[in-house]
Amino acid sequence: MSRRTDDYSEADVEVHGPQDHAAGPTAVAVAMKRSLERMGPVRTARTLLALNQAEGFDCMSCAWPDPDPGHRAVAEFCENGAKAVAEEATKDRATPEFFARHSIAELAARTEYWLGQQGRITHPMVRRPNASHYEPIEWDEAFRLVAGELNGLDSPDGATFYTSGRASNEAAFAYQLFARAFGTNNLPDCSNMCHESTSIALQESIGIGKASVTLPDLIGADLIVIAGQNPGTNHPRMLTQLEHAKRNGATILTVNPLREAGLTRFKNPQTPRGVVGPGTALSDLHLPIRVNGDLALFQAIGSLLVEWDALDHDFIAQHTTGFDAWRAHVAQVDRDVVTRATGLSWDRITAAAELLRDSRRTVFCWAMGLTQHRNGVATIKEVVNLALAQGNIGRPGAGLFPVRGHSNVQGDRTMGIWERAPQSFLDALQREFGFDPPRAHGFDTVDSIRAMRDGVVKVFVGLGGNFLQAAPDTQVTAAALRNCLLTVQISTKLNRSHLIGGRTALILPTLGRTEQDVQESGPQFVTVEDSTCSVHASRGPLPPASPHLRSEVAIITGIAEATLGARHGIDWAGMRADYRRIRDHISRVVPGCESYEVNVRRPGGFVLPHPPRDTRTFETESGRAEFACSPVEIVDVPDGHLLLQTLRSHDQFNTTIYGLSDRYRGIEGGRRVVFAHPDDITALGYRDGDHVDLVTHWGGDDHIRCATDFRLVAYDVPRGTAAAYYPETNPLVPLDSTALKSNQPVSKSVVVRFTEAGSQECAAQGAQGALGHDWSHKSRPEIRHLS
Ligand SMILES: Nc1nc2c(c(=O)[nH]1)N[C@H]1C(S)=C(S)[C@@H](COP(=O)(O)OP(=O)(O)OC[C@H]3O[C@@H](n4cnc5c(=O)[nH]c(N)nc54)[C@H](O)[C@@H]3O)O[C@H]1N2
Ligand SMILES: Nc1nc2c(c(=O)[nH]1)N[C@H]1C(S)=C(S)[C@@H](COP(=O)(O)OP(=O)(O)OC[C@H]3O[C@@H](n4cnc5c(=O)[nH]c(N)nc54)[C@H](O)[C@@H]3O)O[C@H]1N2
Ligand SMILES: [Mo]
Repeated sequence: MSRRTDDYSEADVEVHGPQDHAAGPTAVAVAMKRSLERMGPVRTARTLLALNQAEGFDCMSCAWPDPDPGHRAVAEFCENGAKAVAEEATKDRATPEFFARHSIAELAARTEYWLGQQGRITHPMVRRPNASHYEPIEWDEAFRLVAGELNGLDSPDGATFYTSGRASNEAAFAYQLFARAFGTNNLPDCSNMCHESTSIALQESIGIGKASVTLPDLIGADLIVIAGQNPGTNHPRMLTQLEHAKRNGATILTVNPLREAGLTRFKNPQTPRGVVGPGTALSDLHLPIRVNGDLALFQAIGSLLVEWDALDHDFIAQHTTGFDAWRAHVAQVDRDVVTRATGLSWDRITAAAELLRDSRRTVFCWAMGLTQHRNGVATIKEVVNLALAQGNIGRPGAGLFPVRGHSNVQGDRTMGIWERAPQSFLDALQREFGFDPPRAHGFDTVDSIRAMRDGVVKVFVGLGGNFLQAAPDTQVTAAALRNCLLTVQISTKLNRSHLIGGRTALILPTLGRTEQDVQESGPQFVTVEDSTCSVHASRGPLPPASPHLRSEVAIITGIAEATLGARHGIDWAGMRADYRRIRDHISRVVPGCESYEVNVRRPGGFVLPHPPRDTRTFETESGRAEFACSPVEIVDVPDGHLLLQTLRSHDQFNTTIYGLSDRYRGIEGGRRVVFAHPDDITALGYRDGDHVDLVTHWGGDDHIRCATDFRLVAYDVPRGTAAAYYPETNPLVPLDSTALKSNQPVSKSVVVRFTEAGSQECAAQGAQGALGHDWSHKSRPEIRHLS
């Protein structure tokens, strides 16, 4: 169902029950329908045939790796990749006339879905202090305006520079260079909310925060463990590789509170078997784990592997440290605690452990179901423990595979988008550019919000993304952004972050991946890195959505020139004219990128070095891979409450809502639903179909957060848990509820209770959900300070 207005009511939500398979002919039909609706036939053909091809452009829907150039299909994309392309390459336009017609208050009353449907932004726009509307602004004036505010700050640390993971390597490199030349390490990014727990855990335990596998490893594995990931929706091209692995004899163990369709069965639309046949069964053993039970599960499995001596003693002796302590630690595993934490029987856990015991080559895949928890770092270290115990690192068919989200989130980090970049990186910048970069760590996402809230940061710049909706604690984040003197959004499409801004707000519209990028020296390409450290070029096939758009590199270098003038003597204009100059700098600053220009021009690009994968070398403090011992803690869920996880529907890309069809889970026509176990619904005094407000307590009982009016859906989730969509539920995630060590928002375990929809307590809080109608400037809700 794809409606083009927001005149839907959540009363229209239809509940059909979950599907038992992913993809199939419907996926192709939906992909084509959406593409034709948004792009028309010519643009559809031009984009989809170039998508993920060696001479084409990189899909912006996820960071899933491409097969080698000779092994790609004509249609090397998935349903959701096609939707992502259609969303960007749409023929609709949000022009200056559009902004003149609609006041900001009026736009703020629309849904996120409707905002996204208005098409590509065509001109730079400004909302001046106290103005009711955005108005057009010339590029040079916009750059001067940004420069004026930045140079007027007491300290460079009064600005923060956010990045969403779609930015190319070239844009990311220029952006971090500008921030550091300006004088700050305040470089928060979406990764702070995504795989930060992974990066920290892997850095500490194996010395590098990235996956240790390539695609051939996945296809060659005996056992693939998929924990806390929903590939059928979020990495659909993974299913083709899982099918391939199954044909090679792999077993698949899935760990997820939900029996997601894409974990169960795949009907590959590119094969007859997938179109008319039964498809391929994927999961051999599914563990419907209780939310946040994974640390206990992996520890229990570890204890059994030790008990059975299913260990790689040579690897442990040669390459690891801390094994004896870990062995002693897991010997203490309390089976009652494990059953309570996981909701799984000991027999089930034993069956899972047997799969690991019997596998010589295991790949561990995970995503947000493991990272977005208070103990996310510890949980991922427990996954690493299992890999180390059996020597499943640096060997074909085995390894650690955190599957990244945004298509270039990993590349952005490689390029230095990191508030805590290592001193060696800063040294290299200093050698290359001759200025002394700031050395103190900057603010990550959560700390940037705190700093804006508290008036420490006064200028926010967003290189892509939708900060307001992606960040936790929507109300607090809104207040933080409003507290700024200036908010700048470098964007392709309208979103809510444009409607809640600082005293002055700027929208700087940019080219997307699908578009040709021509600069002074001629047509340019950009480069990106996928989840398996493979770096390659991307060239957009379409003419720009508007002649007034500028590339991300052009916008960043424009701001830099206006702000820094001749300071530090960095040749911004040269970099903008010819991206080879940026890549030339990258080749001398970024480790592993020597001969960058030559390597990225090869079809398929090149793979960055990864010491554990390549040579079983571990650049940790001890010089060895490190076992870690972590205590199991169970989130305290008082009577009458449930543990809520916030997740993606099949019809969205993060905060961009493509449509209202979560087909695999059988939800059509709306998004404000909450999935709960039928017995919990009854026990709490409700019935399937009732409408409730979600309430959470944090930091004292008188202090509540609400997300209002959700339809209860009886669903097969573990007792005591619930699930609802992000970003509608972000107002419930407290800013201060973050993961230990990674400071990542805990958006997959929120303790909530239900109260009848329209409840007094929520109305009294004025705490409408982010999609509600409370977000206009007219009715600014007062935000109270939380800490
Ligand atoms: N089409 C599409 N593709 C995308 C995105 C998108 O929004 N749409 N987003 C991109 C981004 S940025 C990212 S990070 C990835 C996200 O990809 P995923 O991590 O797959 O995304 P989520 O929907 O957050 O789902 C996480 C899964 O974890 C499960 N889960 C929740 N809590 C737990 C738990 O405690 N334990 C276990 N074992 N499982 C749990 C949920 O049931 C769900 O199946 O996808 C990327 N790709
Ligand atoms: N409750 C809860 N919160 C979450 C999560 C969750 O699971 N639950 N997941 C978290 C995760 S994993 C992530 S990664 C973040 C995502 O956080 P973000 O990356 O900030 O959010 P997106 O929705 O991906 O950003 C969409 C916007 O990016 C802009 N855009 C699109 N393409 C381009 C481009 O090519 N260039 C530029 N400059 N702009 C572009 C468009 O204007 C669009 O509106 O959200 C996090 N928040
Ligand atoms: Mo993400």
